[in-house]
Amino acid sequence: MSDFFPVSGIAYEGPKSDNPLAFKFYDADALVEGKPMSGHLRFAAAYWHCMRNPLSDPFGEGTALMPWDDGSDTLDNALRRVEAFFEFLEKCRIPFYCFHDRDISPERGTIAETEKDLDKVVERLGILQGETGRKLLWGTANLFTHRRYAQGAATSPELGAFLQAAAQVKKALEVTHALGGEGYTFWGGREGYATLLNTDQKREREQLAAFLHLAVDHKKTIGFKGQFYIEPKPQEPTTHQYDSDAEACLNFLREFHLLEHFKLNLETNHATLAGHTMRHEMRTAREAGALGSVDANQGTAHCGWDTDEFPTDVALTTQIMLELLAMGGFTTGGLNFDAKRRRDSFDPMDLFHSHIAGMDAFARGLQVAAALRADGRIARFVEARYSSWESDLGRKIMASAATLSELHSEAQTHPMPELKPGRQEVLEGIVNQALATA
Ligand code: XLS
Ligand code: NI
Ligand code: NI
Repeated sequence: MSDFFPVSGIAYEGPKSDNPLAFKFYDADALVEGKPMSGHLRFAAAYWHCMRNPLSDPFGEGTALMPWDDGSDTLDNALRRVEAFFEFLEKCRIPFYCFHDRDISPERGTIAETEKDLDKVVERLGILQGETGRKLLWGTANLFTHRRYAQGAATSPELGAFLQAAAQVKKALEVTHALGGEGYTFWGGREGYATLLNTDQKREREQLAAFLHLAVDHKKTIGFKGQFYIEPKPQEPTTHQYDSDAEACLNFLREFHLLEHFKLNLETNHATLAGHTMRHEMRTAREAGALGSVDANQGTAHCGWDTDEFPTDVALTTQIMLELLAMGGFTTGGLNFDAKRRRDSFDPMDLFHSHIAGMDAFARGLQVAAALRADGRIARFVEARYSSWESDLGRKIMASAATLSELHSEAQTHPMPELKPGRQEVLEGIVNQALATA
């Protein structure tokens, strides 16, 4: 094990600790609703943000200090990053990770040369997984950085770009499978348009569906049992991305007969860019049986781009955990910190500080969500709100067994509805009470 980070390991010290390198709420083995926190939360770190994000912005160069990285695209450098990453995962008690193919190993002149180096890095990842017990939550292919994808990958007007993307996904699926990955994510960053003036939207959506069917077929061919995810995002870098939000994704998957093969990987900052709350996106996916995994971050509400901040807002993490607990917890999914430190959090130890803050916020959100469920006032309120439907007539309507004529005559004798107040403020007060006392 390398020794790039001057800390031995992050421990739980409780809510009163003032040690910045300790968990205040995340107590991995502590039981919540009968299950350890670690099993509820299934934290993952993103290779791209931890190891490959220089912390640049559109106006300034990278600031991140990475003593293990010599800035070259050599295989040696790629392998050193793997050592540093696993040291970080182990010391920060993060059980899972996620990567894009190009995060872990650079592209070379030919597909064969690229894959040769990739295989060497994957071999090392596999060894370190075995030694440290860390696991791959999901893999993916980067189909958005290279110039050839400027007009899309699967949705490119150029067949050659589609081919390169297909080759990348084939290999990325195989290495994800080789590493025992529990899932594979498709985020279509370039699968949309800049302007409809130059775009055949119908054809592009069909190309995307064809691409995903190819991946589904290859998954079967190689016997990969992991879960496929689509990650919705409304725009950025495109003007409009075809899988813009949970509802658009579900519609796309249904239209092209893909729904049984995919779940959604929802990201908070994408939800807010789409004009929704994260809870709305999660509820929508959950009720369709398609809530798979979460890219955990948060945005700044008045800033219209994907700032990928670490999720530290406990009111937000409480909402996320309420939906996850209602679903019965993750199966293959987890909470992947698709989050980057701020540009002035450039110290290597800020990797720890940022993840600790996110992990504690989710642990606390889990406690508050469980307390709200045990309290039961909100659930009882919602149930009572719909009680008028618990009648013969209500059941008949919901079973599509009534006619409009029948309802027309029923309406003439049925008492006028007595509206009961929605009590939003009372319910918000109950949430605040749990936030303060749970
Ligand atoms: C970008 C996405 C990306 C995916 C993986 O906005 O969140 O990081 O999670 O390609
Ligand atoms: Ni993401
Ligand atoms: Ni994102």
